[in-house]
Amino acid sequence: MGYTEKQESLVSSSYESFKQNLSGNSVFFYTIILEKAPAAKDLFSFLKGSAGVQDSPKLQAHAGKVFGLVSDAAGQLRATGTVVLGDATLGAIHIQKGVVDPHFVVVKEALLKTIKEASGDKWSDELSTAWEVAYDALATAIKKAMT
Ligand code: HEM
Ligand code: ISQ
Repeated sequence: MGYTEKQESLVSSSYESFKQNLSGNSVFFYTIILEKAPAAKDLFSFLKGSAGVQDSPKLQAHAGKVFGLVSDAAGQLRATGTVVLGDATLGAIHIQKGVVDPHFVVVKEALLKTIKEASGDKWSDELSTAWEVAYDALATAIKKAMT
């Protein structure tokens, strides 16, 4: 079975919950990434050299973009069964920053934990799987653009 309307709506409603506390959720997201991959800190221009994760408009904007793109990927999967990168430069940016395949697993785990935190008692396995499938499809498209 393809990506369902139910899955798309689970993603879009929890994305709304995520945005309601963009600051807190963004800090949570980065904190988990840096716990799992401390060296990744220096990849981010806005975290490099700082002690720990400092909340800032830039940090929120970047984290918000990642969740927004995954939510958009869920819409694409539902509508067309596939994900096309809207931004053709995403592959090159990630290569240039030194991002490697295992990083995508780290970011996925952090994203799923953040969504669990953000959705509170609305969280379910089904909701988590809906995010995971959309993330995997988007990550595959980015990795393809990186080759
Ligand atoms: C840059 C999205 C995976 C590290 C970017 C940008 C976008 C983006 C839209 C452009 C700049 C921005 O606005 O942030 C995504 C999405 C991903 C993904 C949707 C997964 C589906 C990763 C992974 C890493 C990573 C796995 C490695 C930890 C970075 C870095 C930048 C960047 C270091 C440059 C940020 C800067 O310093 O300006 N990403 N990314 N990304 N991404 Fe990703
Ligand atoms: C990956 N790419 C761009 C921005 C990001 C912000 C937080 C965590 C991972 C990211």
